[in-house]
Amino acid sequence: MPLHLTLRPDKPGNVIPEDFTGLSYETAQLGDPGFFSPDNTQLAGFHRQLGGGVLRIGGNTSAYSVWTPSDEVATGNESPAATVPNEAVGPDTGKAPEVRRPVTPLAIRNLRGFLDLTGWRLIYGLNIGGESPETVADEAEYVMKTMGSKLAAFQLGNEPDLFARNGVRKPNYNFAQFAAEWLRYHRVVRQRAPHAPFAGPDTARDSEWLAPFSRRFKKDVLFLSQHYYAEGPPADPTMTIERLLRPDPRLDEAFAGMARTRRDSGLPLRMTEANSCYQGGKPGVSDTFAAALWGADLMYRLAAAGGVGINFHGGGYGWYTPIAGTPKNGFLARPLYYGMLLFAEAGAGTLVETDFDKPADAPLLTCYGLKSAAGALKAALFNKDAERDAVLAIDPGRRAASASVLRLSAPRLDDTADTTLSGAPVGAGGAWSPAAAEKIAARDGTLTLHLPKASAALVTFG
Ligand code: BDP
Repeated sequence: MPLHLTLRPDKPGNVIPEDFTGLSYETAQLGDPGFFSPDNTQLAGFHRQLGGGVLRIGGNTSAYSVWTPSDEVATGNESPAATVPNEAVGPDTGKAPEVRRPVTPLAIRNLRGFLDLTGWRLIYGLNIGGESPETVADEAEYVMKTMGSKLAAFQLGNEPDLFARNGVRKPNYNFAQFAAEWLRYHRVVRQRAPHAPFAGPDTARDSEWLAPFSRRFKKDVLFLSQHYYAEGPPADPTMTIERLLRPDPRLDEAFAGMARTRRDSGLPLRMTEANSCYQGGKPGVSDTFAAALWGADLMYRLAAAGGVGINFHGGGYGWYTPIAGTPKNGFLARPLYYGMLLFAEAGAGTLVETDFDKPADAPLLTCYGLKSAAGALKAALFNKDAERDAVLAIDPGRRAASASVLRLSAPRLDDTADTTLSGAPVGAGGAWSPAAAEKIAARDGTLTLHLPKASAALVTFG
């Protein structure tokens, strides 16, 4: 028996902005100015393939990165501020790193060149964890001057709600202390760069910090930011693919907090750092096809809940990184990247309501309707169930003679190497040549779609 899905293009919901998608990298990555540089055309290609987006620089290592006003930095491991070209950086596993990395003006200029190649903008984390307000202001002034309108926002500190726990501040560090520091750093930066845009608080989880931060600083920030990791720690055996794909009550709580804060402050929220499992990810979970289904579904869930963007954290060969590699070795797309690519293919637009008669015992089946900016009607459909295929009878809610279907698939949920979108892999530099889209014809106004277990489909109605 097919399940009935009706799109309601007459009932528009939240908007998915052009720059919804994003990636997040450790600040330590800037210690190698050749990484985010216009010479790294390979990596830039992977970014461009995802459409417009935002690159966020931050993470744990932002508290251990040193603004170094000269481009001349000693090379070598012993130096406290060493540049190691081509080293794979991060993701950080949450411990204080052994070396502090320099951030030089060259790294910032190169980053600008990289962003120009990609068309992406930047969220730049400033180090309030370990630097004085004056040093932070020096850095901010240079970043601002170099980035111009490429800078979407500065953030002050990474996960300040964990500062006490991870030794960046004393154990009694609390929101009031953070707010006082935020104010001080913000003031000093604004003195030097009066138009500097800000976001925050970049907290780790739906803590008690988001609402008071938004009340206190709503005039000073363009948007709010918070992180989300679906699972962790990786050593815990209950952190599995199955759990990743199940609805996460913590996410619902985070969304409820986000909605409340938006109502109170008028400010939208971006998930500036997210991924499947903290402490660097979990092999057999974070690097599998399951992460592709999870990631794309999360993007839509977040948009449906009113979020304005997400930055998947990664770097180097981390288990959860969407793009793995180094300039020297080359880069490759991990399964999660394919989920982001599906989202990119659907594009920006306005979500539309859906009526879906899915059975109560099928929580792993999710559907999102979307009207693109150009007016095309689409549906993103996810069957995260490992066992059960689904058949959907779709009423697009307006006349459509046919539809084209792009499928996200892999041999198995735990597959790490053979994910495809529309039958095609992503190759060097993000190159992707999709096979001719599958077509389905309408009968009596309804389109019937088979959605095999452990797969997703993007349907465009014609
Ligand atoms: C977050 C940090 C990031 C880490 C990540 C992790 O901001 O730097 O890489 O956790 O633990 O808390 O994977």
